[in-house]
Amino acid sequence: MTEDPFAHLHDEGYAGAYETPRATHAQALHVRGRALISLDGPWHVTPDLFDEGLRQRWFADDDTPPAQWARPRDAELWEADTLDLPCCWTMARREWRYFEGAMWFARRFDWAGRAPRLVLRLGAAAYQARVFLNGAFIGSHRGASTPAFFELTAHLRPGGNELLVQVDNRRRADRVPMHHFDWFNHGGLYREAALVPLPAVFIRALRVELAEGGVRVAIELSDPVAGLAQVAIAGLGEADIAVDGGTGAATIRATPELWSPDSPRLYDVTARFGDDAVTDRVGLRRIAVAGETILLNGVPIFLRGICVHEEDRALGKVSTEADVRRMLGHARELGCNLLRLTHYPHHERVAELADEAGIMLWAEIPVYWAIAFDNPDTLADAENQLRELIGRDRNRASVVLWGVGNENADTDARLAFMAHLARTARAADPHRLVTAACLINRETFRIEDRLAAELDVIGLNEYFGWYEPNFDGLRRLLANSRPGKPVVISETGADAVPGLHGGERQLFTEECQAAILRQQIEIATQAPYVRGFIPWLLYDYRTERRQTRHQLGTSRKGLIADDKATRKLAFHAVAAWYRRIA
Ligand code: GCB
Repeated sequence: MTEDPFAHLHDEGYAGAYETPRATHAQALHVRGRALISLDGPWHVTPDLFDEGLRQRWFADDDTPPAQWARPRDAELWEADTLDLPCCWTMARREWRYFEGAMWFARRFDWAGRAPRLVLRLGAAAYQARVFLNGAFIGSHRGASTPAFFELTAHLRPGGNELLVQVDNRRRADRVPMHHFDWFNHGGLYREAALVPLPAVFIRALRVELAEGGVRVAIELSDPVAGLAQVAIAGLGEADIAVDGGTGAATIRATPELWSPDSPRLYDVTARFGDDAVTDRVGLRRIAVAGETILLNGVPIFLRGICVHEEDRALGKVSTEADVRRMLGHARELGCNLLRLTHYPHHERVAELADEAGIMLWAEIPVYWAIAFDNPDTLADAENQLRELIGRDRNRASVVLWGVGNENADTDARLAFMAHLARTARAADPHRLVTAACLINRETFRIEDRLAAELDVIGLNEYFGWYEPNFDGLRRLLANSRPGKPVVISETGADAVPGLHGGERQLFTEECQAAILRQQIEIATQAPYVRGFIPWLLYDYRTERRQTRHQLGTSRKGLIADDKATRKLAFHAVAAWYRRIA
């Protein structure tokens, strides 16, 4: 029987073979201190709105030059134009701005077999990635903002290798976030891509934490072997770790100087096992809750925060070191001690630099609005994103809060889903607090959410003054509520077009935004249980839901315009108050 060249036209089950193996938190590995081989720079890119690449198996085509093809093809993956990674295709070409579909990224690399194992790390692929090496499907990954790891070893060829990554940013009801959200749906490989050469047995995870009488260091290896690992913390001491079944831990007896915003002390850590070595730079501190108070190193603190999206007018979601440093500088200028990194994991560089700068972080996953709470696949995706985030950042002292969701209606399905996430975060990492940005209970008009029982800190998003113009509601809400736990105002604000001036009740003017935030400060922070204030947000950002003449696809709730330079009146209003209470 001859092969039917048209069979693929009638096959709607074409994607099924490219879901598993799925790369998850279990494949994640510690990369700090490793010599990575960067794959940034030019990759060939081919848009694929109809999934022809999977239907027709483009990845299995050989790389015969087009002039020598015996049969026509529909793509030239290896001859297509290039984009420089990291990159959002939505920013790269005008005609791709609203492209929601699959994009094929192709790039060759040479491999001389210098290491026994080789892993591909994609810093972020929005939303689903499928990786192919030399024509073979390696695996897929879900989640737009956490790193994905694929072991390439078994399919490597000495000499030239052909790496293909299909990235699919289609919005779907069963994803995390689902298809409805208030930011721009970028697509791309928008954080660094690299090859990680590894020995046969390597250190997968390194965990450093404050413990009774010292600092506990735990390591996890790639394989369930036994042996002795060595760890050293500069200035504190060294220890051997007996490893059995691939894991082990030891406590270095010492009294470290504690990390805090006033004194962001970091320690250099090295760990070795066999032929492998990794490093980290860690701060050590305690964060806890007592009654309605948040304690940092035993001292009550008030969170002077600001929310921020990972979004840039020119780069989209690509974040450079200069961009992160500027953001931390603005947070400091505003008088903040905390940034809420909404609404998904930001680049790992943010937490590394916040560790150095002494800015605390609220880090979260995109369990945003009406997730498919009754879908077990959606829960698995959300839990995996949470575990990937925790695995990536759990040595960062700056991260003090894990956020498990934002503005989710208090239904039974949501309660089960998010309680599971809160317990997962707590079990995976007892050194941070668990929170979520909750809504007001409209029936009782209280800060009351069944999920609160699972949280250390209750986040409250409220927009009195803006979506609900009358501030009496806020007074009533606060007087009515007895949450019994610390509450932080996790969002509040108003839109203002930079440079638009007018009266304090003239919507979209800088005066109106500043007046609303001043009122919020005056009223919201009177309640004794309000232990933090995190306005929405630092910079204006792109979001297609906002289309008035004042917005044109941009949320104007930034205290700074989207040029990341122009401070609005509200910036100065918040800064003045933060200075007073610092
Ligand atoms: C919210 C959401 C945030 C929105 C903001 C707004 O409550 O959490 O993502 O963008 O309101 O601008 O209305």
